[in-house]
Amino acid sequence: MDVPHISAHGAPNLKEQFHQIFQKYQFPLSGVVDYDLSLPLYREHASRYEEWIQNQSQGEMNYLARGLERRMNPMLVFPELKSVIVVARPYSPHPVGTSQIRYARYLNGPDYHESMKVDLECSMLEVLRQEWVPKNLKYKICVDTSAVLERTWAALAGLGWIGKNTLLIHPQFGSYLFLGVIFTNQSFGKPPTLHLDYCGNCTRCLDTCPTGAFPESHYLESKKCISYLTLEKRGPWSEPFDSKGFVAGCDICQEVCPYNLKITKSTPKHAAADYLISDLRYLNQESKEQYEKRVTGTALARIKYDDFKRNLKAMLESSLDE
Ligand code: B12
Ligand code: SF4
Ligand code: SF4
Repeated sequence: MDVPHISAHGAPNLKEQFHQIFQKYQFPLSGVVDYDLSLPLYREHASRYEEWIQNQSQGEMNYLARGLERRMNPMLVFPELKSVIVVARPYSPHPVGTSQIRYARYLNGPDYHESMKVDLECSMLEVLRQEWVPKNLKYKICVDTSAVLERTWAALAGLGWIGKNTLLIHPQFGSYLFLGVIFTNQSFGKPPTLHLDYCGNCTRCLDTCPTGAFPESHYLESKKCISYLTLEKRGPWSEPFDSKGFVAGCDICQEVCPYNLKITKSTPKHAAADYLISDLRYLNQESKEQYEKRVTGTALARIKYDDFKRNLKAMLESSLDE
């Protein structure tokens, strides 16, 4: 339920005002929500996070356990917090690589951590120039790396619903989205706007996950997830698994989602970035130096050379088995 709102600062239809600015910077989805009005719902989300950490579902991503207190209390991240602006940017929904060697789609393009931050900074400079925005507006931009529950804020700001695969989904844009969150020191009088959950009886994502990483809907056990195992886990794996061709990340629980199938059909194809090489002969003999040169400045740099070789070897072994 999103009723037009006139803020204390005289901004009619605030959502539309923000939306127009963010749209210019390639963020077609945006929303704003007040922190204090979100508290009861926010606590429900945060307690799910706490339980997830208690169950050690984060695996070796120790920063997630270290950031528990800051996620439980966002004022520790931004002490003047009054409202939260959330934006989303779609990335290409088309597969990357070959049928044998696959890269997650989000890697196909500039490193989103950097590109989103720059574009959010530019958007906020434009927001600051608006006469309906208080001149003492202060903000903090968070894209992926801060102790912030991004999907929670996206859901509370009405950008979509959280699917059974734990991803934020929009009925038209699907879930191939990057999220960005901006904490601000101004209240805009916006209560949470919850999107309808359109998962219904569907369980495709849960049924298709090749490693059984969803013990139940809306809960992901990282230690079993190919995305975690190929991107985040350092060193040898405790047991072998079939990565279904993925050498970096995994998109399977998104590929099967009807909301993404729809968007993939209607989006023009996008060539793979040069650094996402799928020539197996080259990759097999690539040196550390060559690998580092190839991935520097890209989101793939998250994977160290030895771990990329580990991923490649596992991919080859499982394709030989098949
Ligand atoms: C750690 C992490 C991972 C981990 C764990 C993923 C996970 N599902 O928890 C791993 C490495 C496995 C991973 C994988 C991927 N990730 Co990731 N990841 C993150 C990160 C840094 C933190 C997520 C986190 O805190 N997880 C812990 C769980 C408990 O929290 P949560 O998933 O946010 O869920 C909360 C809410 O959704 C809510 N909730 C969920 N269900 C329900 C149901 C009800 C009823 C209620 C009330 C609440 C609720 O409760 C939770 C706690 O608050 C975020 C960035 C960020 N700072 O948020 C990116 C992020 C979630 N990842 C992202 C992406 C793109 C991916 C991949 C697609 C990459 C890839 N292709 O390989 C996969 C997707 C796998 C999947 N099915 O989730 C995007 C997701 C965008 C979207 N549309 O949702 C994010 C937001 C980064 C970004 N800025 O765009 N990721
Ligand atoms: S990303 Fe892949 S392994 Fe992880 S939950 Fe989704 S389908 Fe399963
Ligand atoms: S595949 Fe089905 S259950 Fe899973 S997120 Fe998409 S709509 Fe929801």
